[in-house]
Amino acid sequence: TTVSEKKLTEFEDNDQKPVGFGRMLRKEDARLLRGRGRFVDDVQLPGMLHLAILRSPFAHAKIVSIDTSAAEASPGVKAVVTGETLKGLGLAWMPTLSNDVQAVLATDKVRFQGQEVAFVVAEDRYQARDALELIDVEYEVLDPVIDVRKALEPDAPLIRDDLDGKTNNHVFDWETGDAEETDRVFAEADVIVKEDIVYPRVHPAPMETCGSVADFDPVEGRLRLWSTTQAPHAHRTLYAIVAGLPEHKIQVIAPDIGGGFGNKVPIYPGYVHSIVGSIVTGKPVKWMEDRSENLISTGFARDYIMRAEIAATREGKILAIRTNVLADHGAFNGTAAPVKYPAGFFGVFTGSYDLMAAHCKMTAVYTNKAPGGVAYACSFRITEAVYLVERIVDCLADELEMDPAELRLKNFIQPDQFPYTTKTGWVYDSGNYEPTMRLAMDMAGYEELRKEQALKRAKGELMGIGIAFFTEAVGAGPRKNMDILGLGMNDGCELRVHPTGKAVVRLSVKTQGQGHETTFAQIIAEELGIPPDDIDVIHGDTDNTPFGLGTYGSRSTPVSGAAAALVARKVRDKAQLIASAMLEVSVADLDWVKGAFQVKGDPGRSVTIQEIAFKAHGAGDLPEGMEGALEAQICYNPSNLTYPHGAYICVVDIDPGTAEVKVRRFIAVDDCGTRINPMIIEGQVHGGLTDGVGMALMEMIAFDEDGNCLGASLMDYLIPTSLEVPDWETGFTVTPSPHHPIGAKGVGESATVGSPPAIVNAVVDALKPFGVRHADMPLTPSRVWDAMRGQATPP
Ligand code: MCN
Ligand code: CUN
Repeated sequence: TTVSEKKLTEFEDNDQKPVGFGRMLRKEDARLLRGRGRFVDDVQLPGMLHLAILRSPFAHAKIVSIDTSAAEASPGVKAVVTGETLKGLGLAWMPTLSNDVQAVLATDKVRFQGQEVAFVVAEDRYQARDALELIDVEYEVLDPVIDVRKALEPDAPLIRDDLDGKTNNHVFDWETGDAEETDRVFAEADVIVKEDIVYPRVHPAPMETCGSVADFDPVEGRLRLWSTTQAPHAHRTLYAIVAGLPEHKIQVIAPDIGGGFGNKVPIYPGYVHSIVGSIVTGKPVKWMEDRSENLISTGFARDYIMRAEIAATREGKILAIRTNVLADHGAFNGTAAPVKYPAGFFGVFTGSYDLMAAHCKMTAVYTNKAPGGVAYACSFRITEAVYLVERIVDCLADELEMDPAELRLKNFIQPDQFPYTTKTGWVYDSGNYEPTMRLAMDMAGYEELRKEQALKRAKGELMGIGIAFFTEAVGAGPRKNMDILGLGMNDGCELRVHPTGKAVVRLSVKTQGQGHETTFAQIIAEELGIPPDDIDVIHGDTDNTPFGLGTYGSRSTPVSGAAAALVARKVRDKAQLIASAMLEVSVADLDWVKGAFQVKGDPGRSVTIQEIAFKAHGAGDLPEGMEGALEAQICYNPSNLTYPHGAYICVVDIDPGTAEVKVRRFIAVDDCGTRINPMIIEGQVHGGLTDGVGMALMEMIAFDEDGNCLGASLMDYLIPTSLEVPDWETGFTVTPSPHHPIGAKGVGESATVGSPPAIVNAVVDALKPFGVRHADMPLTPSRVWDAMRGQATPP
C-alpha cells in the first residue's frame, strides 16, 4: 500500500465502527475518494457513439423548416434526428410525471430557450457538436410569456396550442384549508399582517450534469440504460409504457451519481434521445449534458409568488394564515410530485403552529421557461411553505414589536397534541418543539446576541439575528393517497445472509451522495448484529433490486429504511427458529442479545447470527417445515409520513458601505428522530445549509424580457463555496417517529428547507433601522442596497 492509503486505513481503524447506529466513515468513500467511482460518463462500451442536442435559441418560436443535409454529410455523423423523424415513430411527445406531455423533440414550435430541437449521433463528441452547427433551422419568432403575472391576461400569447381546446396558459387551480372559516377568523383578529413574498426560480445544479448511455440489442430486444436517475425503477416502468418495450427487457442502471438534489428525478428528453439513437444506429449511444444545458433546460425549483397573510391577537396568539400563490411551471408541467398533490406538500404552510384556520389558493400557469418545479432539496415544495410561514411570522413579530423567538414559543403545537392534525389535513406524527428551540437559543447565546445587536445598532452597525423553525413531512408515501403516474409509493427490500454470516441487502432507493451504502448497512447491523463492513448494499440497478419508487422527498430513510429494518427482523425471526433447534430449547426461551440468541437465564448457551447462518445453509436437519437459507424480502407501505423538525438561528453582519451580507454564525438544531449515522446527518445538514446560503444570498435563474436565460453558466448562476459559509454549529434533539420501525425520520432536505428563511430573517432584522419588513431573495448586495434605500427590487 502507498503511504496515503496506509494513512487512510489507519484513520478508518481509529474510527469506532459501531455494530449498528453511530458515527462511522462512509463505506463508499474508499471508492469515491480514490477516484474509483463509476459515473455515467465513465461508461465506455465497444463501438459507442456520442450524442449532442441542438437547442432552441428562442423562448417561443414557430419551427418553419429544418434542413439537416449538411449535418448528415458531416464527418463521423451516423444519424440526425428531428421531431419529424420521431413523429413518424409516435415518439415526438412523452408524458411528464404530472400527467402533462412534453416534446421529446420540438415539432410545431419551441416553447423555452434551450428546448430540444434535433440531435446528432456521431463517432465522437466533437463531431456531434460540430454537426449541430450545420443544422439549419428557420424559426418564426413569437412573443414569449416571461412575466408570470401576465400569463393569464386575455391577450397573452398561447403557449400550449398543442393541447386540444387549450385557450389560455392555465395549468391548474388548487386549494386547501377552509376559506370561509379562515375569513371569519381574520375578520375577528386584532392584527393582520400581509406581505408579498417571492421564492425565485433556482436550480439544483448538481456537480455531475445529466446524461445516459443507451445500449439496445436488436437481437434480444434488450435495452440497457445507464442513466443519472434518482428513481431507476419508476423510470424503467415509464420507458416501458412510453416506448412500448417489454419491461423485463429493460435494465436501468444508475451508477454512482454526482449529486442529484432533485435534478435527476424527471425523465429528460436527452435520455429518450440516447435510446432512440441506439435503436437507430444499432450502437451504444452516450449523451452527456454540459453545464449550460443543465442550467437552462433541466428541472428548475421554486418560482412561487406568494401573498401571505397572518392574523393574530394583540398578545401574539397566531390565529390563522392564508395565502394566494401564483406558480410558474414553465412550458410543460414536469413537476414530479405525487399525483394527488399538484403543489407538492405545500399544504404544510401552517408550519409548527397551532392555528384556528388556514387556507391556500394556488394558480399554476405555463410560461416560456424550462419545465420542472419540484427539485433542489425541496421535500415536495416544503421549502416554499416553510419560507412563507417563517417569513410572515417574522413580519408579525415586527408588527407586534415582539421578539420572534418568543412569538414562536408562544404558538408551537404542544407535545400532548401529537399526533396533530393541521387545518390543512396533515397528521404530524410526533414533535416536541420547545426543547429544540431552547437548545438552539442556548447554543447561540440568544440573549447575549440581542444585547450585542442593541449596542451595535446604537453605533450604526448592521447586525441581524434570524430564526426559522420548521416541520417537514417526508417519506412519501402511504399508497392510499400517494402515487406517481399510478405507481404506489412503496419500497421493496431484500436481504440475504450468506453461509459465513456476511450479508447483502438490495434496495429500491438510490444514493446520489447521501451515504446509503453505509447507513443501510448500519440499519441491518443494528437489527442483526452483523458488522456493517460485512453487509453489502446493492442499489441502482433494476435487474438486481426489488421494485420501489426511488430517492427524493427524503423518503429513503422513512420508507426504505423501514423496509430494511423490517426485512432484517423477518430474517431474525427465522434465525430464532433455527437457534431454538440448535440449542434445543423453545423459541420462547431465547433472548436476543445483539448478534446472538441466548438461552434465558443461561448466557453461556448461545449461538451467534453467523453460526445460525451457517446452520441455515449447512448439513443436518432444520426445524420441521423450514426451508434452508437465511433470507427475506418485503414491500413496505408506510402508514404515514414522518415529520422531522428543527430550529435554526442565523447571525449576519451587513457592510453599510457595500451592502454585502456576511453570515457570521449559523446554529442548526435538527430533530430527525432516531439517528442512524450522526456524521452523515451532519454532512447532510452542512450541505443543506450551504444550499440555503446560496438561495438566500446568491442564486436565481433570471430571464430577460425575450426569455433569454441569464443564468446559463456558473459565472452567472452563483453558487456558494466554502468562502461564503461559516463554520456550521449543529445540535440535535431526538423525537422518534411512532410509526417507523426504528423511529427514524428523513433529514436529507431539512437544512435546505429551514435555512433560507433563517438567513433572510436575519438580513431583514439587520435592516430594521431602515424600516425594512421584507426583502426578496436572493439578497445580493444590490438588493440589500435597494432595500436600505426603501426601494423594492422587482423580482
Ligand atoms: N439518516 C440518518 N438518520 C436519520 C435520517 C437520515 O442517518 N434519522 C441518513 C440516511 O441514512 C441517509 C441520509 O441521512 O444516508 C439521508 O437520508 P434521508 O433523509 O432518508 O434522505 P434520502 O436518502 O432519501 O436522500 C434524499 C435527499 C433529497 S430528496 C435531496 S434533494 C438531497 C439530499 O437527500 N440530495 C442530495 N441530500 C443530498 N446529499 C447529497 N450528497 N447529494 C444529493 O444529491
Ligand atoms: Cu425536491 S428535491 Mo429531492 O426531493 O430529490
